[in-house]
Formats: sequence, structure tokens, C-alpha cells
Amino acid sequence: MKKRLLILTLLFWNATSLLAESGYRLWMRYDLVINEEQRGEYINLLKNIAMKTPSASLRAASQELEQGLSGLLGRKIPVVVSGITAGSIVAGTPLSSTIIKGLKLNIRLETLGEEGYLLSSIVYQSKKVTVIAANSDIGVMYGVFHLLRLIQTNQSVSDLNITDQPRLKYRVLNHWDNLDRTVERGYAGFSLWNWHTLPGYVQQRYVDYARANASIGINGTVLTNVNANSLILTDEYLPKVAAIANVLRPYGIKVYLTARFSSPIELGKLKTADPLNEEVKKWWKDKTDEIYTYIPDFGGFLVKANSEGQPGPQSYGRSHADGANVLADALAPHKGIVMWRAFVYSNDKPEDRFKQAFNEFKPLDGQFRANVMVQVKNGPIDFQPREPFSPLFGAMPKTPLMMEFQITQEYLGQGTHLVYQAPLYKEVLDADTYTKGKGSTVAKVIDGSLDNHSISGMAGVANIGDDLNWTGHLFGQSNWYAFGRLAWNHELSSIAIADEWTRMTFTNDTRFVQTVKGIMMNSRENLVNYMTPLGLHHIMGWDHHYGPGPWIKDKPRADWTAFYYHKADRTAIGFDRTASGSNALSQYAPEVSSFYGDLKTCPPEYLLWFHRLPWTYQLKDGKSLWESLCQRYQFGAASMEGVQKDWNSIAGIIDQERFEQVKMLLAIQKEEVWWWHDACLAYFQSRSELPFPARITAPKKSLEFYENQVFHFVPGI
Ligand code: BDP
Repeated sequence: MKKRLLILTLLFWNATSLLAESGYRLWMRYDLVINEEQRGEYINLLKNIAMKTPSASLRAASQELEQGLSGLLGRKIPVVVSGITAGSIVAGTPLSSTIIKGLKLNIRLETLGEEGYLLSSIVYQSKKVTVIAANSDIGVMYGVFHLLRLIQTNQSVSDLNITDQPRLKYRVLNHWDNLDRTVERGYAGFSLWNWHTLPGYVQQRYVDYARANASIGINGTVLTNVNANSLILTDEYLPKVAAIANVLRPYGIKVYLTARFSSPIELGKLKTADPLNEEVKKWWKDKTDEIYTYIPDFGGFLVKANSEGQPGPQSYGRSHADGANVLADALAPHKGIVMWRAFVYSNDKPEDRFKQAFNEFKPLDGQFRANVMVQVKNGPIDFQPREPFSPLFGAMPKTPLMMEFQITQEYLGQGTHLVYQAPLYKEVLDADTYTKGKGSTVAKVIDGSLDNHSISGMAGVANIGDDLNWTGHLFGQSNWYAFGRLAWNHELSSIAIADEWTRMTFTNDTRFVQTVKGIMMNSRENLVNYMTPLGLHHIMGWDHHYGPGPWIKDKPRADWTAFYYHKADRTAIGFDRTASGSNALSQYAPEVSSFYGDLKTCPPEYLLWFHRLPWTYQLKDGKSLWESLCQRYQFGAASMEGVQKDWNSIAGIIDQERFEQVKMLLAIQKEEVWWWHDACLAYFQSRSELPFPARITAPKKSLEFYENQVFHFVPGI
């Protein structure tokens, strides 16, 4: 009888999961553990959940554990309020659980901070139990997700002795979502936030969004676009924001908003937004106090000011520090923070765009209030497939700098390219700034350890929309996942994260996992090769940034063209940023500047970022620059065939629906990859006037053909 029930239950699970294979469940699938031996171990060790749930967070954590385990183990794992048995999972804080209090774990817990946790297999009153303990309810939630992850990835849980805590304090998604639900640079449909039906209608999706973020440790979200609309700060919208905040709160996620600097004029009807004006200061203070009446744990503001047409303090002759501080003072009594972006540059300045943020912000070091973080994009230009790290990292020791990565693939193939970005993030985090000697990595700058800051953070521009599978491309989910995991612990390796994600999202089947990891780990380097090899940058299509556009020139803003960045002519190509050129290299520590500046040491990956070189320049491998450029485009484009073959080789291991989703997108990607190859080679040949080396596929069409292609309604603008 029991067996029949189990079979029926399994059938039911199978049926529902078959119906739901859109990718909606992300990496939180909780399907039955297939490996019977492994499942047997779990069933023996994890029989019930002994957990009191006096708070919304603990309730959510226990629900997650109950649902997760019941799915994974194929049987109901009940929550019991009292009565420990062998196989209990004892979860809680010293406050919520008398057992945990009695375990005298407190000393170990103290070292784990507010969000850390421990997982421990212990014998309690001669019964073997699993403990999940933390100082706070949200710490317990993180511990719950860790235990679930171990099971989802089929690891043993019989002898646990794990402690963990985040390396960064603020781990934040930045949604570039507009109030009309379009998403700037969004390729996964419209905004998640349905402002029209809020606050009355609270979608299940908001809850699942919160669960997904909590599962990877994200603890903040900026709901609105950096190109901000002041309406979000009005009493029309604040109740809606509050409704979202209420859903996210139990999952430890705070809500932040973008603040349009001219709001005192637009909403307050003041004549100025000068940050030193008393009325303006009072306006921000009153407005902030009002926000806290709606959202008592509001996180704070993210601001883009005096950049790409956004209003800012400089319009009043004030500095970015003056601007940030007026908001910081308004937020300080409520413990809120300001994330002030350093993405600032102007076309009117005759200065290399690379250098402008540094020139603007470095002199302000030490002038920001304690609750301000300056949020710096990973590279000096703009989220290119490969950029050197921004020279601001390490250059402002008195200011906590927050990392800004772009998860959405504005410059990385948008919605159609499979690109796993953890290697990009890691490359930046591991880069050595040398600002305090060897080992002064970017990671140590942003985690606060290099300069002793108590606040630290990482922001990721979200790739999430209302697409059924959240991110448009299923593999976009891996970038959301990797961002969260690295914000939690920047020491994790890309491959370890890929391994976890693949197992949780798809299957633990060894052949599948190995193959997919291979595809993921090569994807970013392939992309650099077929888009911007040898340090080329910013050569994408005009405005929508879709596809290649190395020919873009003579537009109203030179720094938005491609030509500005490569200046290819008959003799040479590249941007001279050495002392004989813009000398941007001088913004780095001497070790870094001489490493990139010296052609003997500059890696080929960064060559044209820093050097202007003749086409005939000979690389270390003996090839000419021209040959090498052509070969990299060829290599990058040709890689797609292998990727498709690899993907096809694992057909049948996972559900048909998600398999086909990826397969169709790989076919589109292949076309686009050859389009990049053909268009770029046609263009650069028109500049170099050199013949293609042997074994280079000639472009299918003329350069004019590529130049004249027009695309209507490209998403994201
Ligand atoms: C660029 C995007 C633009 C953003 C801007 C920013 O093209 O849409 O508004 O960055 O980060 O990458 O503010």
C-alpha cells in the first residue's frame, strides 16, 4: 500500500514537473533525488523539522525546508514544534529555539555576524540530529538554503560541520525598470513590477523572486531605473513600493529606490535642487521621513547624477559629494544608505572617457558621509565583454566603493547569447590594483578589508523580466545565480558555481554536468573572440547596442561611437592610453600601469585598450596584429559549432522543453556570431586594406550590406 502511494506521488510529481518545464522554477526545483543510495542517506538523516516559527522569516524558512525536502525526498517531511527524534533538523536562533540556546553554540555563533549560520551534525540526547543555527532569523533562512543546496547537488549531509557568512554587507540587484514597465537594457520581457495592480494585487512571482534572491544571499533590490522618474517618490507610488517591500522583508531583502536629483523642483515645486540650499535639504529630509512611514526598513537611494543627461549637483556648481551628502543626511537617522554612481563622463570634455570618472571622484575621497558608498562599474568605460578594472578601485581609500556589474547582457549578446559571466566577474575581482602593494585585489577593495571599511557592497544590473523563465535565456539564470553567490563569497570559483547551478537547475547526471560546465566555462572567452578580440571595445550597434557596428562614426556624441575607441586607419588600430597618448594608464598604480603600458608585458587581451599599433605589429606568438585579429574572429565564430554539438550530445537527459529552448537560441546565436565575424572582418579589412590570412572565412556580404542593416524595436531601449 505504502509503495503504491509512493509511486502515485512520484507520478504526480513527475506530471506536474513535466507541465511546468518553462524554467520558472529556476534553481529551486526540489525534484526527487534520483540516486537511490543518496536519497536513502537523506531519508535516514532528515526525518522532521524541529523548528519554532515566531517570525515571518522563520515561517518562510520552515516552509521552504518543508517543501524542498518533501520534494527532494519524495515524502512529507513534517514540521514538529516539540519532540526531537533521531533525524530531526533543529533550526533556529538562540532566541527562537530553546534547544539551540541550550546547545551552548553561542560562542561559535558570535563569530558569524548577523547573517551567518552554521550547519552541524551532532548527537543530542543520544539522537543524531542536524542543526541549522544562526544569530538572526535571516541567518537561519540562509542556512536552510545551504542545506537544500547540498541535497540538490547530491552531497553527503551525514557529517556536517559548516559555518558561513557573507563577505559583503550590501548585495543588491539594480533593476533598470521604468514605471511604464519597459526595462532599460532588459531582454527578458517587461518589468516584474506591475505598478498598475499594486498595492492591491500581490503576485506570487514577487514571492518567488524573493525566494530566489534569498537562496543566493541577495539582500537588497533597487526597484527602479537609474535614469529615474521622480514619480516613484510620490504618495501615488510609495504604497505600491511598500507592498513589494512587505513581500521581500521576510526573505531579508530591503527595498531601495533611485532618486532623481531634481525631485525637489519636480515634486516640491522649489526653484532649485541645489544640495546646499536649506529648503532643498529640508525637502529631502521630509521626503525621506515620509518614505520611512511607508517602509520602516527602507534601504536608501541609488543615484545617477550629472551623467548622460541626468540632473545633478554640478548644475549648481556643487560636487558629487555635496549631492550625495544631502541625501545621506536625510537617510542617516533611519540607518539608510546612499549608493552614488561614479558612472560620470561628458562629451563636452576633451578628455579620454576612460579617465573621466577617476578625475571627477578621486579628489572627493574623504568628503562623503559615512553612509555613502560610491558605486563604480567594473571597468572604466561600460560593461564591455572585457575591460581592465576601473582605476578608481584602490584609488579612494577613505570611501567605501561598491562594485557594479551588469548581469543583463547589453553588450554580451543581449537576449540570445549563451554567456556565463562568472569568469568576467572573477577576472575583475581577482585583479590586483597594487594600491597597497601586491595582493591589493579589487575584491579586497570592495569587501572593505583593504582600507578597513565597515560597509561594503556589490550591485548587479538585473537581467530579470516577466518572461516565463525570468531571464529570457535559460542560461541568463546562471548569471543571476553567479552574481549572488559571488556577492556572498567572492572567493568561490567560477567552475564551482557553474557546477552547483547546473546540478540544481538541470540534473546531477555526470555527463550532462560535465558537458554544460564545459560550454559555460568557454562561453565568455568565445564571446570576446567573436565580438571584441585583442582589447577592442565599444564597437557595437548604435543606440540599441545590438550586433556589430565598428563603423559607427560622426554622431552627435563622439564618445558613443565606435570609431572614437579604435580609430582604425590604413596604418594602425587601437587607443593609445600610454604617456604618448591619453595617459589613462597613469591612473593606475605604477605596477599596473607599467604592466599594461609595456608591450613586452601587456597581455594580448588588453592590447588595443592601451596601445595604438600598426597592423603589421608582431605579437609574441609571431603573428601579425592583422593575422591575429582575423584568427580570433574566426576562432570565436567557429566555436559555436562545437557548442551546438555538445548541447545536442546531451539531448534526452533533461526535459524536452528546456532542451529545445536552449537549442533554438543557440541556432540564433550561431547566426549572430557569424554576423559579428563577417561584419567586423569586412570593416577592418576596409581599414587595413590587407588580404585575409589563410583559413579565414571571407565575409558573406559586402561591408555596405552590414552597415545598412536596420533593426526596428530592438528590446531594451
Ligand atoms: C549604459 C547603458 C544605459 C545606462 C547607462 C548607465 O547603455 O542605458 O543608462 O549605462 O549605466 O551601459 O547609467
